[in-house]
Amino acid sequence: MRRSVVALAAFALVGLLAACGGGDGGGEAGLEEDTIHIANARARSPMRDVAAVYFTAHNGQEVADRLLGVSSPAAGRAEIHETVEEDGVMRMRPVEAVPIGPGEEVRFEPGGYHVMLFDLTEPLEVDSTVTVVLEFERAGQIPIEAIVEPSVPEEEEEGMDHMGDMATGEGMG
Ligand SMILES: [Cu+2]
Repeated sequence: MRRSVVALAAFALVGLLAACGGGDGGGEAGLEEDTIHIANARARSPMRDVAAVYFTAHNGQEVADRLLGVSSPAAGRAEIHETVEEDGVMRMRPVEAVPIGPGEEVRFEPGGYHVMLFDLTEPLEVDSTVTVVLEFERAGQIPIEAIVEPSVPEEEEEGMDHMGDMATGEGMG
């Protein structure tokens, strides 16, 4: 998979435009204080069998927790990734766990932590949802429904170093 990881580095950077709307994954459960709350879950799949999933996790527990694993019925394999900058080059790498302190919020977003789905059983359709199961050390398994967003054109690829400057109107001249 090393090849894919390199190829995917580009799209992990694009699209800082956070989706409005969406809301949380929607579910029957009301807001229980004593767990992890997931909001704004969304996915992008610029390649037919790979997707990145982003969300915000809020720890409503009075103790620290850790995201230890991820899985999805829609994917053969899922990993927790982070994006790091090395010598001006952005790359992603798997991480074993993501800590989240009591009352803290951790954003999984382009350029940072994200969940990666590999070997999708079928291509994701925009506006549909994909199920991802987050496994926390204390809160246990939390299934989320990520809304599939259009993926951003990969023309950004050339300018790998312009993090944070993803305005759509650039590129004149
Ligand atoms: Cu990744």
